[in-house]
Amino acid sequence: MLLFLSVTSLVFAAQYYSYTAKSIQTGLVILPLGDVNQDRIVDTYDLYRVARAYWSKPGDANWDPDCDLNGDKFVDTIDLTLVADHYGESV
Ligand SMILES: [Ca+2]
Ligand SMILES: [Ca+2]
Repeated sequence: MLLFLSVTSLVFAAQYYSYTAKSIQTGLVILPLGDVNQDRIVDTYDLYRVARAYWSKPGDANWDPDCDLNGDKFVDTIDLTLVADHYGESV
């Protein structure tokens, strides 16, 4: 059986299960949703980064695109809640 998945469908499927797929130079890795610093665990370091980027948008001094977890170009309570909801998860 030939199975073909596009990166988009893989990301969607991964997010459905509370994980996010990130493409890096060495390949595709699966990270827990909320793992801002991509060390495969959602912890205080991720909360700290989102807190530093809180209430920012592209162009602001504290903008950090990795902290915009829902991709709406704004770091706010939704992004902070995503980290809090997945706190302690790891892969
Ligand atoms: Ca992390
Ligand atoms: Ca956001």
